[in-house]
Amino acid sequence: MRIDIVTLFPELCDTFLSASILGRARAKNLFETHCHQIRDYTLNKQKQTDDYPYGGGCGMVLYAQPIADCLRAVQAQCREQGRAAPHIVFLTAAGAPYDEAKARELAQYDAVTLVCGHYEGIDQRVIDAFGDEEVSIGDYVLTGGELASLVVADSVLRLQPGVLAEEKGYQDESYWDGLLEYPQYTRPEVWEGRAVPPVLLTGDHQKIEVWRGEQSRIRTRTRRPDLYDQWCATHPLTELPKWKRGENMRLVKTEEQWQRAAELAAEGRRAVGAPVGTPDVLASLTAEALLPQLLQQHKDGWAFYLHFTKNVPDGMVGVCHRTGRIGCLFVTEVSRGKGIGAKMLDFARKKLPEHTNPTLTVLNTNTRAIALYKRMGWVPAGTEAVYDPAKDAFCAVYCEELRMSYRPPVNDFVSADQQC
Ligand code: 6GU
Repeated sequence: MRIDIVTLFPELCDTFLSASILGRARAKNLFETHCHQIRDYTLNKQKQTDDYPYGGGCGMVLYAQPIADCLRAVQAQCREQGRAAPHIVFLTAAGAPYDEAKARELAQYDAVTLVCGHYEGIDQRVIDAFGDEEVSIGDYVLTGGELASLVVADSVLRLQPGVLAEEKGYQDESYWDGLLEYPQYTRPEVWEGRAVPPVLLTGDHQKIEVWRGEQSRIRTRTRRPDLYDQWCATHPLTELPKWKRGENMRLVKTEEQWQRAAELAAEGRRAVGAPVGTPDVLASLTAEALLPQLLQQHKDGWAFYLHFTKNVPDGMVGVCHRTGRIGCLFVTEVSRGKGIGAKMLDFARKKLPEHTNPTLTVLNTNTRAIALYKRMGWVPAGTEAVYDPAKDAFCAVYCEELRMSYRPPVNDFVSADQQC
């Protein structure tokens, strides 16, 4: 990616972009930044960049011409590099509010050009002629757009691959999306009479994760009720999914239903096993091979349910009343991404009211499923099995089968007081 900043203070912007994390990432060629002096594109002898506003009023307004010529030069540079035309953003206090969603959107472009306003503003005609959008970084007034352009550049560039190497795993960890960060602590354990919360010293990563989730939710609810409401609306932990018309769950009873369950289980096992199983093992996961396994599980106390969309079976889930386990949670390829998995998991859990903390297992490679389970209130509860190609002929790469356990949502209102 390439970011260009069009400004009256290119050295100032460049100093910021040369420092710290972004400076190191730029030195590694993870992206390019170029800061351009608007004054270099003036045509008058005095290199004047602004003038009095038509219609009167205080302050000065930046001329359209030098900004336009500077943008044309940036466009030409992008063309020479074989890039698409840059997406041009004007930073002005009158722009649309900037947020993380916008940062992610801008991060998708190959080239973004940020134009900094100054004084009272920019001649509207150059914004109309060149601007793809106008953004503001918040409800306060700055003397110029430089700090705003650096805020945008920083938030966009940190999303480029490799910039935050250690945090890579966090990027697709959707659990924290939309919540404020939990509090962090480092050495010493006691500082000026203040101790680190004891849970962080236990080394119990499951407990720590639960605590951090609670802290994030408490903080968000008390400090940013607007964000918390949004988060609740998109996270089934607090608002459970609803069945749609034409959608239902049926207990597997008939021969035809057992056959369909075996087919779904085969498709599901192959999808889950694809990244880790040997080709031989994947090929052996057929409906014919799985039907006897399902019937045996049924004998051992498992009940299986099929999910139907308009009478077409497109998902399955199994529950075991004896052990409180949930398993065989699969959705067909075409029906994925519609929340059916979440609904079936919720359905299965409610089929086990006698178990307060039902369990399930999931391969550590199935990150999408793990993220969903965490959002639904499930927490890691240990490792069920370890598969090692050196010892287990059926797997091609090392992987672990994780156990997860359902923990009812914490009561935020009780612990919120400790936080405020
Ligand atoms: Cl982008 N520019 C200025 N001048 N003030 C602002 C702003 C931008 N965003 C918030 N305040």
